[in-house]
Amino acid sequence: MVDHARERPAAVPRRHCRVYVGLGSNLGDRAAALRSALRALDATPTTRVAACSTFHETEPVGGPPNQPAYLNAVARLETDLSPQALLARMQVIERAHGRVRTVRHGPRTLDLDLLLFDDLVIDEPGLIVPHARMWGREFVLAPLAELCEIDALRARFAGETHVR
Ligand code: A4P
Ligand code: MG
Repeated sequence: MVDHARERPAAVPRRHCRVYVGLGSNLGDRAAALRSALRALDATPTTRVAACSTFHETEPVGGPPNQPAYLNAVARLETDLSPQALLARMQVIERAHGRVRTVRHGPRTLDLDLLLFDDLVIDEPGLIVPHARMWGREFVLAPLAELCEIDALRARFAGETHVR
């Protein structure tokens, strides 16, 4: 008889965590930046983009006056990375898309925010999850609601959908 339990590694890593990431752009070809960021997230080791909302055109909230409008979206990821490792990867992706940090809330080619990471609550220097400002922001909540609604419906009808 094979003892499967003995074949397992000693430390079982966190697997397939459900993560929501906010994407925003208000400089350059905004849709191309969001699509390219989704590809880069999907190419991240042990990570896949499971779903993405539609792209929402939104008025800038805060920041300097007369900024261009944003394109915002929220993606659902599955990952085996830690929250810290995923955020580090997100910041590499931002920089690869020409993100330069000058003015807070200033115009940007790409902003990636870690909104939710499973049911974790994190408050440490450089990482707050759930994202500190997400609950009051329509440009986050509207695309997030799209995904959650679809997730809830899919779970409700799991196994009951007949494909004809
Ligand atoms: N940080 C801490 N927690 C997180 C987290 N959960 N996800 C730290 C991402 N970053 C997190 O972020 C500043 C620092 O937050 C980082 O060093 C990171 O370690 P940043 O991206 O460098 O700077 P930022 O984006 O200019 O500032 P901030 O405060 O993150 O701004 P937000 O909250 O991202 O808001 N209006 C519209 N319509 N659409 C937008 O997308 N975005 C913003 C920026 C403002 N107005 C907007 C939009
Ligand atoms: Mg940000």
